[in-house]
Amino acid sequence: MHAWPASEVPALPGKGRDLRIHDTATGGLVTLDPGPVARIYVCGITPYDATHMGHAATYNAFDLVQRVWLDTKRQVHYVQNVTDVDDPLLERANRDGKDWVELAEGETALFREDMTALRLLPPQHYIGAVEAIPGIVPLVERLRDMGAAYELEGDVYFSVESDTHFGEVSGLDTAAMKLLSAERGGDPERVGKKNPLDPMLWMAARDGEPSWDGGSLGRGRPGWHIECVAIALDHLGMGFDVQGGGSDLAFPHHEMGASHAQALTGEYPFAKAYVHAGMVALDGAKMSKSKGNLVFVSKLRRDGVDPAAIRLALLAHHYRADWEWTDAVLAEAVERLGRWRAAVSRPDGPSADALVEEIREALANDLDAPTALAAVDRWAARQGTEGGADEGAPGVVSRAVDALLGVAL
Ligand code: 5CA
Ligand code: ZN
Repeated sequence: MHAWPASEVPALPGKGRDLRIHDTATGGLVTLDPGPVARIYVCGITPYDATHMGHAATYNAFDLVQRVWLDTKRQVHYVQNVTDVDDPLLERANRDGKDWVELAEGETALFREDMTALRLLPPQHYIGAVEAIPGIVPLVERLRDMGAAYELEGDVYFSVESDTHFGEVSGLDTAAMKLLSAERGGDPERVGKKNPLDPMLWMAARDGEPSWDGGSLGRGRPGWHIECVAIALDHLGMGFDVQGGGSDLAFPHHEMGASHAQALTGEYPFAKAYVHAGMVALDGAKMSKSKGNLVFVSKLRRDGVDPAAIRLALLAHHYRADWEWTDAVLAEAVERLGRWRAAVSRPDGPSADALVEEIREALANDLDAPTALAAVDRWAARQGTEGGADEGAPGVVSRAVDALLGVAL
């Protein structure tokens, strides 16, 4: 699948700091030490509805991770998937009397436009579940052949007991895992499973649903977790630096993915850090496609909202916080964008050298974007009151805000 065009990232003078970030598995901050090429996998959308502010906030967080790495003069190898076949997509297509392929293609196209408008850096590999099937089948066969997976009425399940590290990503107890499994696509109540938590790797073909050749598995379609494992192992390999997603993916998705990969390869860990963004809510409830309480990026763009303001609205919240989208959040961002643009439109201003270091410091400290915004606010205020004779300063600020925060002034 093709991704979307990259906006240019200006190079800044000097060099950024190494990123310290919260890792769900250890429950604390870790200083990442990627090689010259940092490797990141971010879980992509299930394309049955348009990109909402929750998605945008999550992808914004992982865009910041990449901008910090790029500023340390590393390259970034970024992989993202599209879950272009799964139960919720098929259910939505059915409900609306649409062809599921057309629904997925249309929503993915809109997602690309939204990502481009928000200046979110594209992955080098943007891979759909459907196109990953030829790589998924041999992994499931291998898990079965090594005794880490078993068949139940034609479906194939992963045995969570086959990974000694199972449970270490989310750190949840069994009762909590069972609850979340039932809520998030699992089937803990199904009779005949070895462990209620075991997730499906391969679902035998159902009447009226699409299916693919699964070799010795028979016709069917892939489970959700193995999709991301196959794509990540193919393009990044074991021990990549960051696996990212919203906090609702910690369990079961990232827990199960890590176990699949660790059982398959005998290596540990799947990812060096599991990084999770908070949930964005609307009217007191998590924004979600299934609930329908959504604010769409594309709708705001159609209404004439500057994508840079949308991005500033996201950046005004720490990525790990759960927060509520309101009109006031957007209004404040529009006002801030105006202030910043006015401040950089002059030919000179107060020195910006300290500001660049403040933004770097804030982002390297667990992506503290609100602190970075406050630093730019202070520079803009000084520009307003004192001005300054530093001729290059407004240009330096523009480039730093663009390179590190993805906002074009
Ligand atoms: N296709 C799978 C991942 S492999 C999936 O979860 N798709 S999704 O469309 O449901 O979500 C895409 C990303 O947006 C996930 O990282 C998810 O955690 C995140 N996300 C969904 N809703 C919200 C929300 N309200 N706030 C923040 N992030 C959200
Ligand atoms: Zn995923």
